[in-house]
Amino acid sequence: MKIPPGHPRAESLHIREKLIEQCKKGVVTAAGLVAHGRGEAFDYLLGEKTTKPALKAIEAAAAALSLAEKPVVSVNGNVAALGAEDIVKLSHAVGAKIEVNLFYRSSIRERTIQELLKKAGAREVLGVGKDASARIPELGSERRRVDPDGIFVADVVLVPLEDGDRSEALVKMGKKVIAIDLNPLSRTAQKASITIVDNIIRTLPRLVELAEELRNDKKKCRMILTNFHNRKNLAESIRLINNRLAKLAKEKKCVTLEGEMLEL
Ligand code: PTJ
Repeated sequence: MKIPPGHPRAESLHIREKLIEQCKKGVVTAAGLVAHGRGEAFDYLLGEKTTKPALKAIEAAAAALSLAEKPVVSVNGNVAALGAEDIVKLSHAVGAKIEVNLFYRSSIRERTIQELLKKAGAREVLGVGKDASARIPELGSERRRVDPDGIFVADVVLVPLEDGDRSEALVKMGKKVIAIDLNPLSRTAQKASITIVDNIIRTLPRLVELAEELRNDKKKCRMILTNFHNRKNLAESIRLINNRLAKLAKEKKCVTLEGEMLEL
């Protein structure tokens, strides 16, 4: 579909097109398109920008990944479609392994995503086919199958955009879980050790930038983590949405994301 360049939602429509294209190629599932819609709705409430608490969490995530001994980035269909290049850059910056881990698992999807990541520059992609031979305890979904050299032994796992039960199980295994989720109320957001309430499109480049900046300053990384409190920070994101909506309602005005002022 040709999107008119002057369309007020052009950027958002381009992202949708990217996902639809990758859905046709088998990278993204139909459910992934639905998940994106849920994300978009929360992004609208946040004002489609990286908020202060999100920035704080990105900094904490960069610090945790830089200090980690065995960091792993978990990749699903949506993440591969929207952020393959940044995932590879991040893995290089912090020495993290990349592992494919899917809810709607099929060997063809695993391989298609592996190929996409390799095209984006990944040297190694874990978790594909028989390589996912280890199991996360107490987890029923296909996500339980993980690579014994990847997520299973990782100390820090980045899970951009997922559906909940695995984050909790990984935390129970003693791992630090970093989530990127636009919905601050989701199970993943609530159960993660560090929650970034932001769009992965905006988060990933910033995370790469900060990881490159922090990776050689272990002292600063430790200080950032000591001063970071996830529950407080998460509450701040929820409060921010609440205050924004309350302010708009009080002023009996609604500013659209394109800057148009509507009287209520
Ligand atoms: O590729 P698969 O098979 O592993 O499947 C992936 C999906 C996303 C379909 C699966 O994990 C799923 O069903 O996820 P949920 O339960 O819909 O959760 C996705 C979460 O991601 C929701 O809380 C959304 O708000 C959030 N989200 C969607 N798009 C973005 C996002 N968060 C950050 N950035 C986004 N672009």
